[in-house]
Amino acid sequence: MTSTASEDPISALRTEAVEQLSAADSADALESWRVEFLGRKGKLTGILRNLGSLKPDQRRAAGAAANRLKGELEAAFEEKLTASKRSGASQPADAIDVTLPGRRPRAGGLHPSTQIMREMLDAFNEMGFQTVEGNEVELERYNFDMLNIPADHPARDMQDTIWIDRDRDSADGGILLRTQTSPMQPRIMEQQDPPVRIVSPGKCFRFEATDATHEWQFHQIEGLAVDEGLSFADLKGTLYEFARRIFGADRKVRFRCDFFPFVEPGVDMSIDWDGRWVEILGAGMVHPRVLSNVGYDPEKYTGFAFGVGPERVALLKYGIEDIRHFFSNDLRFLSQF
Ligand code: YSA
Repeated sequence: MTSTASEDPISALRTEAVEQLSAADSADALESWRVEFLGRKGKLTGILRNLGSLKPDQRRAAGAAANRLKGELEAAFEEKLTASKRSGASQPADAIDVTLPGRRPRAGGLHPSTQIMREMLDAFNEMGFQTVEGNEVELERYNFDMLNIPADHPARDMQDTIWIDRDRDSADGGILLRTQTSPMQPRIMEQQDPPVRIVSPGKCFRFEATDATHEWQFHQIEGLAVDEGLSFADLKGTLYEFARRIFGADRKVRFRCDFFPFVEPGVDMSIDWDGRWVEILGAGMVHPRVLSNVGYDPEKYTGFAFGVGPERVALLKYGIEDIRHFFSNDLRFLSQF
C-alpha cells in the first residue's frame, strides 16, 4: 500500500516505513531502512525538525504523534533485525566456504575412571582374578547383614547412604545405592563353590561431605579369593604386586591395622604422596561368619578380600590434586587423559 494525498505526513510516513520494512530482506536492506527512516538525516527526524514551523496547538499534537511513530518504528525494526539474525539472513551468501578442507571432529574418549579401572583390572586379571560385574542398586541384606554388619552396628553410620526404599517390609531389608562393592562377595559365593578368585568393579555412593579425597559417588574394585589354605601372606603378596604394577617398584607402600566387620584381621593400604600417606584400599581375611553365611565351611576354607578406590589410585598415579574433578564434567580436565 502507498500513501494518499489525503493522509497527514505522519500517517503517510508510517505507511511507507512499514511497507518498506516488510520488504527489507537482508542485513544491508535493514540498515538502509534504518538510515532512511530513523537516521539523523532520516525522514522522521525531518518531520520532528519541522515541528517548529507549526502553530503551538498543532505542534503539540504533531510532536506527540511523531514521537509515537518513532517508538513504533524502532520496535518494529528491532523485531525484524532479531528475526533476520535468527534465520541467518544477516549472513552474506558466501559466509560458508564450501571449499575449505574438512576438519576432524573432536573425538570423545574413555572417562579417566574407566581408564584407570581397566589398567587395574588388567593387573588383577594377569594375577589370575576373573572380572565380574555387579549391581549398583543393592539390597540391605547384601550391603550390610551378610557382611556381618547387623542393623545396630556402628559401622553402618560410617557408610551412611542413599536409600531407594528404606522401610520395605522384606527379609532382605531396604533397597539402597550400594556404599561399597563388598556385597559382591556374598553374591558371588552364593553362586559358586570354592575356589573363588574374582575382582568386581563398579560405582558406590555415600551420603558424605566431599573434600579433595572424598566424593559422594566413586568407584571401587572389590577383590575376593577363597580356597583351602589361603593366608595373610597371600593377601599381602597380591596387594604388593598390584601396587608394583600400578605405581612402579620404587613407590613406598604402607599396611596398617584397620577394622571392617567382615574381615579378621583387617588392614588398610596407603601409598606415599610426597611424604604423606593416602589410603587407597581396605582389606583383610574374610571373617568366618561371612563364609558360613553363604554356606562355606570356615574350618575348610579361608579367604582374603580387598576394596580399592580407582579415583584415589588415579590421584596418586597422575598427581591430581582433587578427586572432585572426576565427576565435574569439565572438559579441561577430562581431555587431559
Ligand atoms: C575391606 C575389607 C574387605 O575384605 C573388602 C573390602 C574392604 C573395603 C571396604 N568395603 C570399604 O569400602 N572400605 S573404605 O570405606 O575404606 O573404602 C575403600 C576404598 O574406597 C578407600 O580406601 C578409597 O580408596 C575408596 N573410597 C572410600 N570412600 C571414598 C572413596 N573414594 C572416593 N570417595 C570416597 N568417599
